[in-house]
Amino acid sequence: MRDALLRLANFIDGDYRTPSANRYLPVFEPATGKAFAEVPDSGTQDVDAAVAAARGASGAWAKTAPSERAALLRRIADLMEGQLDALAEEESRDSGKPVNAARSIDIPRAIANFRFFASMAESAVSESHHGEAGTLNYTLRQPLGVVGCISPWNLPLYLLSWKIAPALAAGNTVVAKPSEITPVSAWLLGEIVQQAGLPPGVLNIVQGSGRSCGAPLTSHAQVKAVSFTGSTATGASIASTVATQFKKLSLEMGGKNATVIFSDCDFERAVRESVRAAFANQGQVCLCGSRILVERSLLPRFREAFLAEVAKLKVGDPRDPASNLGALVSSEHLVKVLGFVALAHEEGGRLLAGGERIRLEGRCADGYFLAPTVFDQLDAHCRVNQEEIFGPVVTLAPFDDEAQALAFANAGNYGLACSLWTRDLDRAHRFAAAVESGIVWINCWMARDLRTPFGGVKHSGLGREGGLEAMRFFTEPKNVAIYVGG
Ligand code: TXE
Repeated sequence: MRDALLRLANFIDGDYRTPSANRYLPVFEPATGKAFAEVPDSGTQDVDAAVAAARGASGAWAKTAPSERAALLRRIADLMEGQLDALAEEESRDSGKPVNAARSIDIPRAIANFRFFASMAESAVSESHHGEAGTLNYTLRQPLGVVGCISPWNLPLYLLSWKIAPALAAGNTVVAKPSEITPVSAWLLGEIVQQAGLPPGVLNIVQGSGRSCGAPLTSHAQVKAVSFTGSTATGASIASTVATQFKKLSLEMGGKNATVIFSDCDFERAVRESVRAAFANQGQVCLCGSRILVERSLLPRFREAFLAEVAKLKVGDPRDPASNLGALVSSEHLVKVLGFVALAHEEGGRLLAGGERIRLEGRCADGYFLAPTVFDQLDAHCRVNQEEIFGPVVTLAPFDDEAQALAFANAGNYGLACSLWTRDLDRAHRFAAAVESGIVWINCWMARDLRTPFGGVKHSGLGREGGLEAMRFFTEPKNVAIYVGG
C-alpha cells in the first residue's frame, strides 16, 4: 500500500489554511526519488489573503516595543532549538542534504538568525545631525509595512529566516514564500511562531510555485519591498516587475566563485577548505568555489592532494551520519548538472574525478546522487567556467601571476564571493580590493559574521543583506528637521 502523502498548508493570519483553489504540487525526497508530501500551489487569492492579514497586523506590530519584538524572536529561536533534531530531519528529507549538515549548519544558523536580529532590534540606532541652517535633525527609521520574502531550495530555513528575522525585527509584517521544492521546514515554522505567541498576521507563509504564487506576491500593490534569493533569471524578472512599482528590492542571486590559491599558501588548509568550498551541500550553495585557480608551480602537487581528498568524500544516504554528500535537490536539477558534465567533455575538459550519477543500493536506489566531479584543461571563458552549475562540479586551472589570476577570477558576469589563499599580506589586500565580488575570504571560506554586509555585484546581486544593511533595507529613513535658531 502507498503511504499517504503529507499534506502541507499555508500559514495565514496565525492559522493553517488550505489553498483556495485546492491545487497541490508533489514534494519529492531527493534521496529516494519518491513523493512524500504535497504542497499548496497557492494563487493570487491566497496571496491576497496573506497580504490582507499582514496589513491588518502591521500597525500594531510597528508600534510594538523593540524589546518585545526581540523577546518574541528569541522565543521562536528557543522553540526551534527544542525541535532541532526534528527540523534537521525534515530539512534533510526535503532537500537531500546530509542530516548531519542540516543538524550542524542549517538549523543552528536559522536559530542564530532569529537571535541575532532580536539583538539588532534592541540595539538599533538612528542618525542625528545638527548645526547647519539652525537646525537639529534626527532620522526616523520606520518600518515599511508589508514585505515579501522569497527564498530558494538550497538552504531552505536558513535563507528564509535570514530574511524573515530582520524584516520582523525592524517592525514589518511579512508574507514569505519558500521554495515549492523544499517547503516542509517553512510549514513547520508556522506552528513554532504560533506557539511563540507571535500575533496573527505578523508572519504569513504562502506556499506554491514561482509563477502562481511568487509572481502575484512580488507585484502586489501593498507589498512595499521584496527580498529575494534565487536564480539570476528569476531575479531579473522580479526586478522588471517591481521597477515600475518603485518598491525596495534586494536580490541575492547566482555565483560562479573563484578559489585563488597562490604557491605561498598554507597548503594543507588550502586543500581542505577548497574541497569544502567545492562540495558543501553537494555544491549547491551560491558561495561555493567552483573555479579553483592555482599558481602553476603549485598545481601538480595541489591537484594530487585535492583529488586525494575528493576520493575520501562519501556520497550516501543523507540519513547516514557518515555521508559527506547527499542527493541533488531534484531530478530536473540532476539532469541540468549532468548536462554541464557533458558540456565540459564537449568543451575539451579532462575529467579527473566523478562525472557520473551514482546508483546507491536499497532505499536510495532511485535517488539523485552525483559523484563529486573535477575537470581541468578548460578555458576561463568556456561555458562551464562561466555559467552557474550549482552542483558538485568544479574545475582546476593554472595561472602564472597575480594579474592573470585576477583576470580569470573577474571573467564572467557573476561577482558574489572569492576565496583567496596566500601568506603575502600586501598581495592579499591588493587582490581583495581589485576582485569584482561582494565578499572576499582570505585564507578561509564561508567564515560568516552575521554583522557583515552580505551580497554580490554584477549578476550576483543588488543590495546587501546582513547586520545593519538588512535593518536599513527593511526600514525607510525619514529626516525630521527642527529649527532651533542660533
Ligand atoms: O530558482 P528560482 P530554482 C540557481 C541555481 C539553480 C537555479 C534554479 O543555478 O540551478 O537557480 O533554481 C521563486 N516571481 N539558484 O529554480 O526559480 C521560486 O518559487 C517570484 C541560486 O529553484 O530562482 C523560489 O521560491 N518568485 C541560488 C525562488 O523564487 C519566483 C539558490 C527561487 O527560485 C518566480 C537557488 C517569479 N516569477 C537556486 N519564479 C542562490 N544563489 O542562492 C520563481 N520564484
